[in-house]
Amino acid sequence: HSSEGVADSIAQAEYPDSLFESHLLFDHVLPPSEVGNRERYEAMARSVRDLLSHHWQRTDQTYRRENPKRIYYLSMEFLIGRSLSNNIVNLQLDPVAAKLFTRHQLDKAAILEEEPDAGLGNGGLGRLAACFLDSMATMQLPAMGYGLRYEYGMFKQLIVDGWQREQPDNWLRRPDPWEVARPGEAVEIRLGCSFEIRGGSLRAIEGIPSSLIGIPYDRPIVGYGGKTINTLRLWASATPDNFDFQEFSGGDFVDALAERLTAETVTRVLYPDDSTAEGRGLRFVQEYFLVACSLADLIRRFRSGNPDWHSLPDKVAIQLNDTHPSLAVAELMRILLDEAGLEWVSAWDLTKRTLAYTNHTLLPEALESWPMRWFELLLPRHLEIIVEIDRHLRQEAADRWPGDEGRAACVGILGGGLVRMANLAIAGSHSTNGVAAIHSRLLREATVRDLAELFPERFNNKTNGITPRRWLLLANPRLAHCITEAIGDSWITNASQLRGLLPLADDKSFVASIRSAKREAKLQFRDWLQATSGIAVDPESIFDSQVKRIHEYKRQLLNGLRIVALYNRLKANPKLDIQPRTFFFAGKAAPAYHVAKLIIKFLNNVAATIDGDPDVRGRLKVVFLPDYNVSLAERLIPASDVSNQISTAGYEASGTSNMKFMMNGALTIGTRDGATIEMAEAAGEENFFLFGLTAEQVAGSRGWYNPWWHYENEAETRAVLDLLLSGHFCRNEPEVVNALRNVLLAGGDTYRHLADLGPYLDADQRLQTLYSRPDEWSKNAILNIASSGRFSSDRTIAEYADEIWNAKPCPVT
Ligand code: DL6
Repeated sequence: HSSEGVADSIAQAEYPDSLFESHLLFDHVLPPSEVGNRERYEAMARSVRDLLSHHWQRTDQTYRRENPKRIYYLSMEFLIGRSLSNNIVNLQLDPVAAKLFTRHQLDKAAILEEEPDAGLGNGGLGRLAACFLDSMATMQLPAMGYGLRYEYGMFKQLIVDGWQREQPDNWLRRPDPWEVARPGEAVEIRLGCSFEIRGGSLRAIEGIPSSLIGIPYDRPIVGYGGKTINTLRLWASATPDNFDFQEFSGGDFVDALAERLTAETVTRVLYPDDSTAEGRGLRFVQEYFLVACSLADLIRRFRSGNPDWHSLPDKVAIQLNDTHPSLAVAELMRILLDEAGLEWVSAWDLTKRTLAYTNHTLLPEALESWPMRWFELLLPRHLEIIVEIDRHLRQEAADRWPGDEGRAACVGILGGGLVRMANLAIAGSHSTNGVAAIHSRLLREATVRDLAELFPERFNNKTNGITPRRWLLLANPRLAHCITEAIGDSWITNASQLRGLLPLADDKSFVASIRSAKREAKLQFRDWLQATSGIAVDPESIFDSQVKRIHEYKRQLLNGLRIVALYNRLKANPKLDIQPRTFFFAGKAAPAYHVAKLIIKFLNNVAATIDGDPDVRGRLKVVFLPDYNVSLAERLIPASDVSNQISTAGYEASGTSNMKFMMNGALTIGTRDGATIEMAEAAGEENFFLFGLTAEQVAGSRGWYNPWWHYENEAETRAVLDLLLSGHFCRNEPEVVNALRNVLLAGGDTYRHLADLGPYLDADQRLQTLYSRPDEWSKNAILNIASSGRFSSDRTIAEYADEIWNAKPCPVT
């Protein structure tokens, strides 16, 4: 069976068929008349899991035998979405699955819909982690993801009267067929004191050391072709089994149980905010829990094949996904000092050579720092170690810049009673990378300039990527088919092959096939939207999308201003010749982010006003799609003509939805920010609609920028604001109008909406003109698809493997 995929080793259709029937009968013990789609989904998922189990286990055995250098990706978030359809595609089981669906007369769409989205992440950072797992398995890298098994993932978003409402996402309410609990591999984590969680905050109970149990739940990560099946290990917290046994048998039944609830709360819920990091005690415990469980587990694995501690960096690479798991620096030092008994110097050397850190944001409010007091209470030994690291680091700075105490203070880990986690991660690792060229540069030159000057060799860039399996092959089968017909299917695992489409940009029949694939995707989206929400959209209109977390810097509000400008133009001149357009928004606001929630309300108000206005109805339409998640992205992105990537330059680290749209043939209107800059370079700037201030201009305008100038000097900008502030879209809602006035004018327009509105409208005009020339539009779309290969996460992972991890593939035999 050497190097065979699962599909190769499946003996025709009877085998999966009988698996499915057995699961249907034995797992649920129901008569056929009472079996519903949920049971069918579970039986189908279990059958697929059965089919991959051999390979999954064989992957593990190969790694044990070959003892390669392993990669561990530590992340508080893995936004994996649904697994059944993805696993079928990656295992290349589509023909087998199709037969099964037909033979049993199953409604495929309805069955797939039964799987909840595994929403264990907020947005880009968590989805990136999921794409990386897919790429690492496809590239046969010996890798493992470590995360938390949140009982409640990202909240469900309802829109009620235009406002966001949050509902808990109890995604594990029903058994998850993909996970395998491994209580035999549980680990015990010790803390300096007990704690309880009251009203969402953590209260330390001093003087009583406590411990938590981490129970691993494994999920298969199927590489394309099913040759390698890696593992995502998610930790669930529990109390030790002999919990308060004395108290329990002494009759204090309720108190003993309450203690258990406290500990289990640790992995109950994902924090739904990716842009602020206020000190929240439970989050701190979650981060330590992830680090301590994962390191205990991987060190145990390392030790079972490697007696010499000094070989750790030759056998283990640990990537820290943002600072969230950066307590790993102190935890690994603790293990090497206290458990391995090494001296400080060699423990520190091994720690740095084993760990690497990725930064995902420059927003100061998102940079984590934790109170030293919490360390004193919960992790006193770690605090001792951090104090010592801090002392060495300051000494290095003093040696390098004698007498410059300011520098030492900047690089230090401790300051103002806080532990600065980014400084800890940079000091304790051999690599710090940003996620797009501009972001890595700004990180180095501004955010952590002194550390970058102290350790220049550690800093590098790894521009993000997305997996073409989920985001093209699975999400957009028609387009994938056109591409494969034209250039063969090697692009699936080698996306640079998409370049082969370049010569076809003028080929009439290829252009026609691309256009019809887009049209089909739009029709399918229209039908789905109509069926699930009753909303009717016109597939002849331009589908113009902006989907991402709602944040002032991402500027959904700027998009709203553009729509108001177009609305004004149509009201002023009803005969204006413009292409009908449907604007789609989707995204969640952090529950405590008031302005973001107001922006959602405003966009919904604009939608309602337009729908109610016969002058514009049918020409413009705005749709706010509730509850954005991976599955919704898989539907909307293939159907979109236009991708809006309009962050204030210098604020979006990379963006990844930009890449998904590009790979699906949407054209980008956007600012020179994040990876959009590199995408435009790859496709040629003339094939992008770029506009607005550059990052340098934004930074340079800090002292003097004045939004009133734009209001007073630009007629269209003034008209937009006058209409908006008149309450036209927010009748009887002064709260919304006042907040918008404050964001855009009175508060100084931090995110430069008004500076960029005029240039946005100009770019939009160029876009409309091109859309009226379908051949040119399609040619441009093909050039974009052809140039999108560089933004495959396979390319990103190849760079991490070569330049950071020094890890090689380990094919399963
Ligand atoms: O690197 C993945 C993703 C980037 O594409 C986005 O530009 C960036 O905003 C996002 N960062 C976060 C915030 N994380 N923190 N802290 O999600 O990362």
